[in-house]
Amino acid sequence: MDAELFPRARTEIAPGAVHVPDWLDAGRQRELLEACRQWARPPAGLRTVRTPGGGTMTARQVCLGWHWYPYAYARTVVDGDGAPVKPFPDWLDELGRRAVRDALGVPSQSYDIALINFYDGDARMGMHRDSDEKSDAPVVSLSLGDTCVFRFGNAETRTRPYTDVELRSGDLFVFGGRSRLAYHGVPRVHPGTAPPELGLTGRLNITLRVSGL
Ligand SMILES: O=C(O)CCC(=O)C(=O)O
Repeated sequence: MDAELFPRARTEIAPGAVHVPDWLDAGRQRELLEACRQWARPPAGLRTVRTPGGGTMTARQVCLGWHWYPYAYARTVVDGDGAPVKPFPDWLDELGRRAVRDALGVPSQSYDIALINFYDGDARMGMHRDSDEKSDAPVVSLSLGDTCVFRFGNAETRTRPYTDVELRSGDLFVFGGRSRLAYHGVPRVHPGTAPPELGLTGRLNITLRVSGL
């Protein structure tokens, strides 16, 4: 009940991993959603990611700056329509660097990769590490729409110990330093929990990374 009566607090989930609730105001969320809708259009738009083992990821994805595919980066959608990846805008880099300053209190390098993940229906994301980059700059994660359970674990195993964090629309999560290579995933999204005024059915996650490429 306290969480509903009082503003949710900034929380350090693990060393270098910080959750900042309500970081994006309603206007900024609407702007980001509109940008995501544009990025999701073809060419180089939203796609289903296929893993080398023959599986598919249930969250669909579009990339900016560098195209991520399991488990590397390219400048074109090598596992899709072959189009050049959409550019990474300067304003998104500024947002990413401001996120790191606000969450960790340190300056950051320039961001050049965005992964936009769209969760609808029963979509989720298994435990994984962001380890295809050549940079150890913090990862920035922004949430829009439905609330999810974000599982943040450790750098050694996909299993416990981990902490389940509720990420709501507008929340920021940053992980760097000793937590940069921690396993994390999204075991559950709660359908119908997006703020009605946002106008999104489902959940969008915008993950910003520094490629070092
Ligand atoms: O959707 C999320 O909050 C997590 C996304 C993620 O882990 C990733 O894109 O690597």
